[in-house]
Amino acid sequence: MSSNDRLTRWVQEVARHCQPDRIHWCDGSKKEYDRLMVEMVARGSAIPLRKRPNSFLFRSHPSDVARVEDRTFISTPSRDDAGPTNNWVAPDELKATMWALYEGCMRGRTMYVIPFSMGPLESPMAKIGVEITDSPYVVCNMEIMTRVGTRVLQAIEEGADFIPCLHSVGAPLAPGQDDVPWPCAPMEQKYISHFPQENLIWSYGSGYGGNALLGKKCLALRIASAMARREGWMAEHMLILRLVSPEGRQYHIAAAFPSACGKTNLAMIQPTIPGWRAETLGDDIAWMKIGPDGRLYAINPESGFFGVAPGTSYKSNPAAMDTLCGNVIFTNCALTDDGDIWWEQMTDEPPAHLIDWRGEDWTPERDKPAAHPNARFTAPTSQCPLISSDWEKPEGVPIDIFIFGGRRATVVPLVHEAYDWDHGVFLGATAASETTAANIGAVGNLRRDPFAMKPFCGYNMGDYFQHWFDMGDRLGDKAPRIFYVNWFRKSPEGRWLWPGYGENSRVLKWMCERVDGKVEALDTPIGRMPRMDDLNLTGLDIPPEDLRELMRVDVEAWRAEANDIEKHFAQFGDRLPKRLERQLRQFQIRLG
Ligand code: SAT
Ligand code: MN
Repeated sequence: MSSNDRLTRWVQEVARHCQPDRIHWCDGSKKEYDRLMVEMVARGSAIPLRKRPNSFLFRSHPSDVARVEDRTFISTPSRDDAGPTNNWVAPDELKATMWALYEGCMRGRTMYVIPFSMGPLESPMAKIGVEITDSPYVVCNMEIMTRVGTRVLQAIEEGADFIPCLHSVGAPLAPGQDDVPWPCAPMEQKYISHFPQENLIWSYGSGYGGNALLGKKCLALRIASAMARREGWMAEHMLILRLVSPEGRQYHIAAAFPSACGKTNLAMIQPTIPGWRAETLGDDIAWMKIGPDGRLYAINPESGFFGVAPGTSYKSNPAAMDTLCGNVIFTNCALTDDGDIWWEQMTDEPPAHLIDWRGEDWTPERDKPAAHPNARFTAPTSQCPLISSDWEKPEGVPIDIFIFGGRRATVVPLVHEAYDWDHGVFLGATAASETTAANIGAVGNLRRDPFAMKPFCGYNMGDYFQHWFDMGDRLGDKAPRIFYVNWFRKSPEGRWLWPGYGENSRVLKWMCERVDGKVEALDTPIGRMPRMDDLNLTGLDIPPEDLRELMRVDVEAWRAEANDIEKHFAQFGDRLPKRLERQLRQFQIRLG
């Protein structure tokens, strides 16, 4: 029991209402983790992997396989404060609905209390949360993804503030009722709710990823973005990467791409250009604050990777594969006959037989994937062979470059640079990407996903755009340079035009040279682009016509984009900053 009154009262109130059989305060120890895993193996919800030390496979309920944006709510007193890109229900109404669902929802289960820190505890930027959950799977994932334990509890007892995060899978057990491997509630009972005015998170009905590991998207992005605006810092959906030139000069890059668009791969890039190397600092979230020297400093608030498994291989991301050597939780991957995991593209040839993510026999003739497209690994950041020795530096690292992007088969070229900060905010605000399996819903539809924050912004996105302008004003000439990339452009026949992965270092190198003022660029209607000679393509075998297509600015297509951007902006009404309207007008003038 904690001596902090607020925490004690909250835990007692939740316990009285949710009626768990018992309460367990998590200490974050290895012993605790191991014991929970043993219990989950015994109950049939975890499968130990013979081939990977201390690693386990979980199979979710087939309906509970990704974030549920339709069931995610930003509950501010006024609808306008949540804005047009968020689902909204008034706080009183939402709380009444959910409180009714929470009644008795933990019967037959243990209620776990998880004190956790986002960011190293000694960092001035760290934030503390306490998650209450009835899912031991969530506890083990949180113990990898965040810093859990008694030290955090101590900090709370010494007066540190905390963000309460309440979670239930929403599947109470009647006396004597057998549990299922993956308990969860039906879709219409799922709620992922945020009350930014009071720094509160309530999640009900799902056990998967960002729906349930409340430190990640709920706290570190939705609640943190609202806090960041109030307090003058930034909480962004960005990887953090250090690039080191042959001369030893360091560049820090923060890059925002929507879920399942390659953040983990870029965070662990192994440059193919001789002499350049990279270090990983984070793969999903960056918290950034202006430092004493006026530059923008970033920390990674997480301590684990919750990465998309399919597509990860020794070819695409060797560092991720090495990170997965042991101590990993796999969710919805396929199981091999010798007790290891497999997923699409992990190897050139699929194994002859597998048990697929639904637990059914699978052979390569099956036309369904063996691993779910949103199958995930949860692995400790510290196991990444490319991890920077500075990844837990309390003050963070100074950011030189921002990158935005997404998946676009057409229109958007490999790289362009913003003319200035305001134009960069325009590029972020208009970012678009084809949808992926990270959310439940259609895959491959183009949608505007400003700053890759559409599903994660905890307040009105129009105000968020203004916050970016305000930060730029404060940073002045110390602001990071802003670029936009598209690694995913295809030929009219549907071939990838760019090899991606380690070869993306060629584009990053050009950005660094732009920062250092070493190379000129070509002004185009959409921004500044590399002169062909400045992009190091030595050793790449890309046909010249492919390169031309990759770099082509199709003015007609961009005029259509501009029309679409007008519609996109219109939804924000008078919350749209005038500076963005001006950017759009200038863009239209440049397009002629
Ligand atoms: O939100 S999750 O953590 O489930 C994954 C993602 O969408 O990036
Ligand atoms: Mn993400």
